[in-house]
Parts: sequence; C-alpha cells; structure tokens
Amino acid sequence: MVLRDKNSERSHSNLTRNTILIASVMMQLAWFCVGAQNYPEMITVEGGSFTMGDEGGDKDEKPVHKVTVGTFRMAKTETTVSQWREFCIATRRRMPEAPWFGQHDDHPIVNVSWDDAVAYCTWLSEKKNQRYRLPTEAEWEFAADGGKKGRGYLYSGGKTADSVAWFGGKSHGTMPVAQMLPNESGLYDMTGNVWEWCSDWYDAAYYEKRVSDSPKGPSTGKFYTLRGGAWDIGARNSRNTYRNPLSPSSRNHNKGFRVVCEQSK
Ligand SMILES: [Ca+2]
Repeated sequence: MVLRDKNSERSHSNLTRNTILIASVMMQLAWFCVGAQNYPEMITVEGGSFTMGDEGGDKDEKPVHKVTVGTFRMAKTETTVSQWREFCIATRRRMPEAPWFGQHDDHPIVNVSWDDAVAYCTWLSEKKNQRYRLPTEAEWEFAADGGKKGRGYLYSGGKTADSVAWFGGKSHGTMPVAQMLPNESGLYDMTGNVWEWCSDWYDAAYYEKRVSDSPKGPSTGKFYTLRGGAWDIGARNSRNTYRNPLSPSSRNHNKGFRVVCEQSK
C-alpha cells in the first residue's frame, strides 16, 4: 500500500515535471513564432534595367530615362503595427498615436516620420546583422513596376488602381496588409494603403541629370520622397511613377514605409 503511494507520488511528480517541460517548450515555440512574425518577410527583387518616370506624368517625373538597379530584398508588405511595436518595446519608444479610424496589428504603421523609419532600419540592421534601409526611389519604382517580371502596368500589379489597391477613399482608413493582389514580384500594397518613405532627398529636376546606375537622389534637400499613394489618395497620384515630397519630420494618418535589405554577398 505504502509502495503504491510512493509510486503514485513519483508518477505524479514525473507528470508535473513533464507538463512543465512541455509548457516551457510550447511557450518558447510560441515566442519564436510571434517573434518571427514581427520581422518583415523579405522578397528578392532581381536587379535589372527599366524606364524610370512617365512622359504623361507631372513635370518631376520627366524626362523618362533608363535606370539600372542591383539585386536587393524588399519587405513583402508595408511595416505593420505589430512589427513597429516590437521595435518600440526593444528601444523603449512610445508607440505613435493611433489614427482616428483605429488600427489593428496587421495594419501598416502610420504617424511615423522619415526619421522614425530610419531609426527602425538601424535597429533592425543591428538585430538581424544585415543592412536594412529605406528603398531608393529607383528601387521602389522598379519593384513597384514588378521588376524584371513587370508587365508595364501604371499601378503596382494592375492596369487600374481599383484592381490592386486600397486607394481613393475605397476604405475609411488603412486596411490589413496583403489583402489585395500582389504585383508581379509578389509585393503587396505598393500602390495604396499607405504612402511609403524612400531614402532620396526630393529634387523636382533630378531626372534631368539622367543618373542611370543605381541613382540615390541628390546629396541634400529639404524634403524626402514618398511613393505609391494611400487609402485616401486618388488614382492619378497613386501611379508607380508619382513623387510626393514631404519634410522628414512629418507624420500623419496615411504615411508609413517598407524596408529593403541589401543582398547578402
Ligand atoms: Ca503602399
């Protein structure tokens, strides 16, 4: 009888230990999964040449000129609220003010300035031991055009903005990323949802220089460029070639970003 009780206690103890062990492994696995989701998923955009600008566009989109960019990796989606929160927790930053229309973890982060976006890239670079940064205008436009797989669409992945984007008041705020169709490279929401900060200083006359090899924009300026339009922006200003200059410290409800990562050598 006594022996049976001892066995029972031992069995119970083993069961408890195993339960704790399994729970610990499950928690670590969950943490790993959540952590993995909190970093941008990157897609390789194979380098190539394309025609930058639009002869039918605004003056700063001309002249149309041939540009070549190298291979890089680009985030499949705009940086999300949940990805931004990970950065804020790690760096003890305050989350930006939520927009008036509300947002969920899978929405693109908004109310982030160019400076904020660059700080995120710096943090992610250290975290992943790879160089993350904002895309150049040339990289952004090449990727939005679908890269080497591009079919020459005016919008990223489609002939009309309606087929591929949250734009022009189609929604009453930002929407979860990757709900619309991807473009030819597998990138989502390059057109619409939120404007995306690029690394280039804005110069309306920059295309006149016809820099053809991986242009990075002028060396200085007053504004940085955003691309792609947003959920409350009309179709014309959401074209792949449209350039939107804004002060680096500006933040609002329709501007966010996505990162690129230089190809590992
Ligand atoms: Ca976008």
